[in-house]
Amino acid sequence: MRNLRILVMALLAALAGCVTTRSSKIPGSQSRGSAPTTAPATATANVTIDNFTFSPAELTVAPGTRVVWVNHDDIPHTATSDSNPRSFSSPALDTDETFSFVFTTPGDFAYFCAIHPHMRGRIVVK
Ligand SMILES: [Cu+2]
Repeated sequence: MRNLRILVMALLAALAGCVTTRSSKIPGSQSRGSAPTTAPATATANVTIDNFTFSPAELTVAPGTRVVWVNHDDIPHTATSDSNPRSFSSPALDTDETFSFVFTTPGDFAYFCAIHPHMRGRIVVK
């Protein structure tokens, strides 16, 4: 929801920019150069959980990406970071439930399922 609000505010700001530059004699090329770059902040990447496996097991994303885990198993799983303190830790996800986390800082984030610790995955942010 917070991302949606940011997106709406960015759109409003873009609209305001159009209005205030309306009298400018420079045509569309100007607004192109100053277009807000909101796309990276709202990028998402998915990790599916199926048959006791995170897929892809290793995922590389740009900083600011929202990673969404989706559990397709009939058994609950979690996505729990290895780090101490934990960077992220999902609750137990039932079938088709999702958990998302926005990775803002570059790094190497190994994680596992707290219910089935042999299930392992890794998010690389760079
Ligand atoms: Cu599990």
